[in-house]
Amino acid sequence: MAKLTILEFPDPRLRKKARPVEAVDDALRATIDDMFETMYAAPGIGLAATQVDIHKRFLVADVSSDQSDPRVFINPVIVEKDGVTVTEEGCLSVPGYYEEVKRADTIRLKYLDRNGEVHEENLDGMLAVCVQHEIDHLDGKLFVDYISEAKRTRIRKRLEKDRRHQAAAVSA
Ligand code: GNR
Ligand code: NI
Repeated sequence: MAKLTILEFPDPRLRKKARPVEAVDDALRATIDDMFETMYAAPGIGLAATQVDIHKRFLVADVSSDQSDPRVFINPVIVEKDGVTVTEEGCLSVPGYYEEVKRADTIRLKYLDRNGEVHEENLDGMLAVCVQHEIDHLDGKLFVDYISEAKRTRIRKRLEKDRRHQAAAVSA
């Protein structure tokens, strides 16, 4: 197992569109295990492959409070959306910033599990919000794309400044 590096906004690699997974094999399962380790360590409730510079369509999530509900969704497709919910969202790729985002409150999701078996399942609550946030990552989209350009620019500038200060502190 290994912890992976999470890309941060405005890294252009976060804008790549992920391609479908072609084979659910041991190599993919090993990467999934690394993504869980990375997500739990962060800590976060979801992680899309795009965030660790893997441009394939899969994601992990666990919205429980005690790491008791690990979920993997491979080649996820939302086949139905219902209702509207507004959630204060954060993102491991935009550390330290939280904004309200409007999404469907229930989704019907088609996906493959870690054995390559197809499922269709209704999701609601935080898991539905999280999966929509993660599928956005697979499409190169970030939650800051839903806020004003002025706010997004301010966040980008602050993160770039933070990172310059971090780099200076490390080399000092
Ligand atoms: O840890 C996370 N929390 C969160 C809170 C509200 C809505 C979405 C999320 S996902 C986020 C982890 C992350 O960045 N996944 O891509
Ligand atoms: Ni995110």
